[in-house]
Amino acid sequence: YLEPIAEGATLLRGFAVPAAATLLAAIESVVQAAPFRHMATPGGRRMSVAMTNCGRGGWVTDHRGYRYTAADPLTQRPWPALPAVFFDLAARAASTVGFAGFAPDACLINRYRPGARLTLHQDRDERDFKAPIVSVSLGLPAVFLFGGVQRRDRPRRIRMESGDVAVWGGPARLAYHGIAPLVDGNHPLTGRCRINLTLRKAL
Ligand code: MD3
Ligand code: FE
Repeated sequence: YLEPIAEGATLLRGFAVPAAATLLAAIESVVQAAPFRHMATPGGRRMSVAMTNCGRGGWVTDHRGYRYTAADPLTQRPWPALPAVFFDLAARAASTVGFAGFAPDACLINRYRPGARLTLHQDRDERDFKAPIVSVSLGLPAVFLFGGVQRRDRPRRIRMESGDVAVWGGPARLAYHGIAPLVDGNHPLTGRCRINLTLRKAL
C-alpha cells in the first residue's frame, strides 16, 4: 500500500481507515472548543478552506502574516490539546517510512466544502525543516497538486481518498503543493466535505 511520490514523500494508502471514526470523534471535540473559521490572508482575501488547530501551536493567518500561536485568536484560549490518536497515527506513519521519533506539536485541521481549494504554496512557517509533515485525508476525495521545489515546476495531480496518509520529508519538505477545487459529493463519514489533518513539528 506504500506509494512513493518523490524522494522523501510517500503515500500510505488507507493507513488511517481503521482509525477514521475515532479521528472524526476527536475532531468533533476539538471543533467544539475551537470552531472552524475562514482566516484572512495577509493580502486580505478570505480563505475558501475553513481551519482550526490543536496542539501546543496553531497555524494562523491574518493581515499581519502567517505564524504559529499558542492561543486561538478567536477565543484567546490555548488551542485544544493534540489528541493522542492524532499523535500516535502520525508517529506510526512517519516511522513506517523511516522518520523515527516524529513528535508533532501542531495540527492544522482544514475543512473543504465543494469549491474550496488551496493554491500552490510551500510550508515554511515551521522552525525546523528537518522534521517531516504528516497529512491525513478524511471524507470526500481531493486532487492533490504536488510540484517541485520551484514554483514553476509543473505539479503532478494525485487523488487522495478518505484514510490516505502522506508523509513529506527530506528533499520533499519544501516542495510546492496545493489542493484543486473540491468536487461536490457525499461521503458516509463526513457528508459534503473533506477534512485534512496536517501534523507538524512547528515549534
Ligand atoms: C507537501 N494542506 O495546510 S496536506 C496545508 O489537504 C496544506 O489541506 C493540504 O497544504 C490539505 O499547508 C495538503 C499535504 C501536505 C502538507 C505539507 C506538505 C503536503 C506537503 C509539505 C511539503 C510537501
Ligand atoms: Fe501546505
